[in-house]
Order: sequence, then structure tokens, then C-alpha cells
Amino acid sequence: MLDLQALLFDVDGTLADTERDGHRVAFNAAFAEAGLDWFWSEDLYGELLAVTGGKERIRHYLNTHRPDYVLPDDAAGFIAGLHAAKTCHYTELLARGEIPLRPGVQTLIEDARDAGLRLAIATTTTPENVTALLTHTLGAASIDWFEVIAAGDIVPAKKPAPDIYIYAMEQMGLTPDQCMAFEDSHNGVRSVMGAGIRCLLVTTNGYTAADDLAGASVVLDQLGTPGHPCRASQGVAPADGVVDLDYLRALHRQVLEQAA
Ligand code: XBP
Ligand code: MG
Repeated sequence: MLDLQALLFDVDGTLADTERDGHRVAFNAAFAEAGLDWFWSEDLYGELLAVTGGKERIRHYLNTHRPDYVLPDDAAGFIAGLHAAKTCHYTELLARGEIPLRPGVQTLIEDARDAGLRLAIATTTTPENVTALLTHTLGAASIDWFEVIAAGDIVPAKKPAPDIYIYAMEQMGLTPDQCMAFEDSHNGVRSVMGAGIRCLLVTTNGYTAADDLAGASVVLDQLGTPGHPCRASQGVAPADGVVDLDYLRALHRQVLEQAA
């Protein structure tokens, strides 16, 4: 039986609840700065999140909600410019400390690192957003805690495609059964499963609680902290309500035994 070797983390919605008060706010700031009358409400953004990738999301919005808007000849360049401005607004928002890590994330990452588990990021978001989040929550040195930061356009196809997880495992020389993935959404679950990773822990958030998360080994409302236990909507939560390394190793062993 393969032992658990590595933890592969999604970012948005998993490490931190970044979408409603982070990315969405940054998109709207970039639109206003460009003199556009586009505004993504919390509800509309929840709908647009079905499309991963900020540039892809902008184009999806135009196709589905603004057929009236005539894009310039260099549509890709226009959207890329808007997205770059959005990334500046987002990283500035992170630098102001406006987006904390989700409960239990820092403890789990530090405990995993101390125990010698290998760590990686597998995300659709832009790389600068990852390093900014890590810097302004765990400190700049934490960037080096992750052997691979697989992010954004590094792969041809974004989640729900499996590319980003396959890329991370290839870079680390790992097989799927040596890994556990952490996700928050339907697109993330599909990406992990497509990459052949069988052990998957999902923590839901306001935007993903109603997602189809079939295939996850366990679905929790959070990782849990002492006095604030997590609750499971799929699978079995840790007995004490807090996800720790013993729980993860037992879950990984159980998932592989069931698959054998
Ligand atoms: C979530 C995404 C990203 C973010 C916005 O990524 O789909 O597109 O919403 O970031 P994940 P960008 O859950 O895989 O971390 O604008 O940089 O794409
Ligand atoms: Mg996510």
C-alpha cells in the first residue's frame, strides 16, 4: 500500500475564500477603471464562476450577457489588458490583508511541512495571485514550501480539465495514488478525478455548497479548528472535527484499500 507522499492544494475557495470579496471586487474595479459599465454582482459572479480562468470568464460574460458590446479588433489583447489590471487590483487587495486563509489551513500546511509531506499548488488562477496570497498570509518564505506552484496559463486547458494536476505530479515525479488533493468546487473535483487522483478532500464555500461534488472522498464545510468543528456532507468527518495528518493518512489508506 502506497503511503501518502504529497498534498496538492487548489487555491481559490480552498486555501482562502477569495472569490466574492476578492476576485469579484478586483474585476469590477478594473471594469470601472476602463470606463466600462460592467458590474458583476455576487449572484452574477456565482453564475460566471462556472467558467474558470479570469480571461475566459470575461469572454464568457460578453458572449452570454453583453452581445451588444462590440469588442475591438484585438479582442484577445483587450481582454488580456483588462485581466492584467484586475490582477493588479487583486494583488493590492491581498496586500491590504483583506483575504485571510480559511480556518485550519495554516496549521495543516505547517504540520504537513514539519512531517516531511511534499506540498504543491494546482490552481487556475494567475501565478502572481498565488505568491501574493501566500506572502500576505504565511509570509514570503512560504512560497518555497511548495515544490511546484502550477497555476493559470502554464497548461493549455484549465479546470475542469486535468492538465494542472497532471503537470504538478509530473514535475514532482509522483503517481496519483501518492497524492491527496484539496478542492472546493465541481470543476475542481472533475479536474482531480480526470488526473486519476482518488483521494480528494473538498471544503465547500458560499459559492460551491450546492455543487455536484460526487467523486470526492469527503466533503466538509471547512477543515475545522479546536472549538469550531467541521461538518461532513459527504463521507466521514474527523472524530474531533479537525482535519489533521492522522485523519488524512487514514483517509488516504481507506480510499486506496477500497479501490484495490
Ligand atoms: C479559480 C479560478 C480563477 C479565479 C480568478 O481558480 O477559476 O480563474 O476565479 O483568477 P482555482 P484569475 O479554484 O483553480 O484556484 O482571474 O487569475 O484567473
Ligand atoms: Mg477553487
